[in-house]
Amino acid sequence: MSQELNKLREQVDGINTQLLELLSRRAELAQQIGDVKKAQGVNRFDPVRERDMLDRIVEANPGPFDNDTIRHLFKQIFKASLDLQQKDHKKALLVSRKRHPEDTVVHVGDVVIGDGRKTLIAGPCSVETEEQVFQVARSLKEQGLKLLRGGAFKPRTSPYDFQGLGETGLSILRQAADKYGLKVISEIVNPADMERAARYVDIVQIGARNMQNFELLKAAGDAKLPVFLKRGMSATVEEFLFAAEYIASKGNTQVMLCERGIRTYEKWTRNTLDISAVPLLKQESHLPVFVDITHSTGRRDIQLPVAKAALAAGADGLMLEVHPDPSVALSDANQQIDIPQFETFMNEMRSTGLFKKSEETPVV
Ligand code: PRE
Repeated sequence: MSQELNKLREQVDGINTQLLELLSRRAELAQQIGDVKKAQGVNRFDPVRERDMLDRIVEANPGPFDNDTIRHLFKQIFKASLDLQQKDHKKALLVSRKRHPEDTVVHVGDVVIGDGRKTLIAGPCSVETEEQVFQVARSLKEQGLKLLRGGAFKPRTSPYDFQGLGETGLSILRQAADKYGLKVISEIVNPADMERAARYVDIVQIGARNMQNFELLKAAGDAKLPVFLKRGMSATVEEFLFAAEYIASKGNTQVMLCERGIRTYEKWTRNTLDISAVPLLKQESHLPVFVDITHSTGRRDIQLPVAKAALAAGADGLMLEVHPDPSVALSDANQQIDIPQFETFMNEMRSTGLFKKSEETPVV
C-alpha cells in the first residue's frame, strides 16, 4: 500500500477515536438528561429540541457533506440517545430481571409455581355443566394436578357465540375444585367483576384479547390475587412485559406470563407459537412463564411435541384444554382433548420425567 494512503488512514483512525470519545461523552449526557426527565415526568422524545439542534448544526455545516447527509447522521445520533434513555427506563421495570434477579415464585395456597418444578393447568375451555366440570376435575385429581381452569366469562369473536355462564360458571368451578382439592383459575373480562371473582377463583386470568385492557390490568393489580396474563395475539414481547408491569405497579407481583401463539399468515395452526418468547421472557423477566399448547396450535395432533418443546425452552408450565366430550363443546370443539387423550398425554409427559403423579389424597 502506498505511504500516502497509509498516512491518510492513520488520520482517519485518529478521528474515529476522537469521534468515539465525543459520542460516548454525548451519550452519557443524554443518559443524565433522561434521568432528569424521568424525575420530572417529562417525555423523553423531544422533536422541538431535535429540530432546533438540527437547524443550528446545518447552519454551521462547513461541507463537504451536504445538509441532508448531516441531518441524517445527527438524527441517527439522537435516535441512539433516545434508545439509550429508554433502555435505562426498561432496566427499572418492576417485572424485569435487572430489577429483581431472583425468580418470582407464585404461591396459591399450598400450590407453588415457578420454583423449578413444572406446573400443568388443565380444564375445559368453557364451563358448560356441573357434570362436565366435575368429570374433568376428577381426572385432574387422578393425574395429581392442582390447577383447574375453565372459562365462565368468554370473550368470543362473534357476539352470537356462547358467552359463558358468568357467576354460575365460577360457582361450578369452585365447587368442583373444593371437592377434589384443586385451585381455580378463570378469566375475568370486566374490572367491575374483579371483587366478585375473588370469592370463587384463586388465580385471575387475563386473556389475550384483554392484554392491553389497562383498566382491567390495574383492577387485577388491586385485587391482590395471583394473575395469569396471556400474551395478546399481536403483542410484542416488550408490550407483553409492559402489560405485566401495569399489574406489578399496583403492588401485585404474583404474576404469571403465558405465551399462547401469535397471529401470522400460517393457516395450519390456529396461531403460531412463538417459542423464542419463552427463553426471552425468562431472560428479561423474573416471572414464571407458561405456554398454552391448546390455543397456540389449535389442533390435537401436535400438542405433545409442542409441550415438550415449551418445557425444553424453559417454560415453568403448560396450559391445556380438556373436555369430557370435545365434539359437543360449546367452544373450541376442534382443539380440546378428551379425558382418555389427556391421560395418554400425561403418561407421555411423565415419561419425560417432568411430571410426577402425586401419591397424596385418594380420589373422592
Ligand atoms: C436528546 C435525545 C432525545 C430527544 O428527543 C432530544 C434530544 C439528544 O440526544 O440530544 C437528549 C434529550 O433527551 C433532550 O435534550 O431532551
